Amino acid sequence: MSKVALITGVTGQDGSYLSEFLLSKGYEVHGIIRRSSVDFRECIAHLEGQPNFHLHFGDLGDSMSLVKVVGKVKPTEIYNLAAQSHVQVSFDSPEFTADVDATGVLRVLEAVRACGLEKTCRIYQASTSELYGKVEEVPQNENTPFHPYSPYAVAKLYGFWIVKEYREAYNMFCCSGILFNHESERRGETFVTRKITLAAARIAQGLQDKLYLGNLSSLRDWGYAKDYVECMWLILQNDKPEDFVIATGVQHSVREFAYYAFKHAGIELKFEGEGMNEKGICVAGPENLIGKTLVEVSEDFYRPTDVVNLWGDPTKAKAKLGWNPSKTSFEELVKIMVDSDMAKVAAEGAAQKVRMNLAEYLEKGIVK
Ligand code: F7E
Repeated sequence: MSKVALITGVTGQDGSYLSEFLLSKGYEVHGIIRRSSVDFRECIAHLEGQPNFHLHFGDLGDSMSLVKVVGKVKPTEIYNLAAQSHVQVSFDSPEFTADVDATGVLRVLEAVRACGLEKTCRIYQASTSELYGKVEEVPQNENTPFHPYSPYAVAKLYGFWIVKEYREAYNMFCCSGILFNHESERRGETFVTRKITLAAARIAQGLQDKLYLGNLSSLRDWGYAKDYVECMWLILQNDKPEDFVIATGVQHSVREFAYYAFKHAGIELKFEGEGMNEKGICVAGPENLIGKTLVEVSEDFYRPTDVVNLWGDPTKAKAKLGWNPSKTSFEELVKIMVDSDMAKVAAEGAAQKVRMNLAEYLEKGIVK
């Protein structure tokens, strides 16, 4: 039987890597995209037009659209990756977050039942380490009690439990991957890792003066998104529907991430001071930056409640799925992201120079 995957959130970091992965395994891949006034399709632009890659309009907030797409595509696997995924934004838009991240999961499950596919279609739900929130145990595994600590995490907790409920009530093959933070060169620019790598690249190339961050002491278990999508697939190939923690088992602070990112961009930082007064000062690197404060703390990036000690234990995924959590180390991940942003910023800088030259030439009448 040919394998047909349907991915919600296909335009995002994980959706794009998963599409590439499934296409390489011979799947027919269908993605659901939302109609919005701005098109964000940069991550999948290279896949559009491939014969086994198809896009459909739909929305997790619109059951009818989901029923239509699921009924038409008849997927053998669904990966529900769509979400309002920014924790800080969930404090500003809690109702929208609940609708997409909680009720949206229910809509996907019900669409599968409405189309009579509950016995043939396996469902992966993108769950999150944010469920552990105000952590009750370190490191966290599949048996650690949940303590969600943001509107995002509370919504995702509903998603986790409704998947478990449908598995038991209707005998459906649906499971959650409890993914710890996973990053890449395709990560959204407002998540802390990408914000740092982009700023390090801009500062190194003289296009930005300073980077403002929130809680530098927050601890995360950061992995490479490209490695994690393989695990999403492995979870659906397992004999039994089960939930899995996906993490590297290694923990670092935001401060350490910033230190290594700047170092890779050719700037050595020394952190001085505490709390709101902490600063990252350049102690080695380009001469014009030495002695300058390049990182400062701003209250704007603090959250009403913050999750500060996430550290995953991937033992179960290693043992039962044969997944390797150490494929890409923390240092390699930082390097991949900084290298990519250094190149991106250099290209942007070059394009800006061309535009500036052109404006000058037009003004001077050199070109008309
Ligand atoms: O924050 C601290 C911030 O926004 C990480 C999502 O994919 O992973 C992600 O959620 C930490 C937090 O990711 C800034 O307070 C300091 O403690 O990169 P983040 P997140 O909140 O961990 C989980 C697994 C998900 O499921 C989510 O969908 O870094 N932090 N200064 C900052 N964070 C941001 N964004 N910006 C700062 O300036």
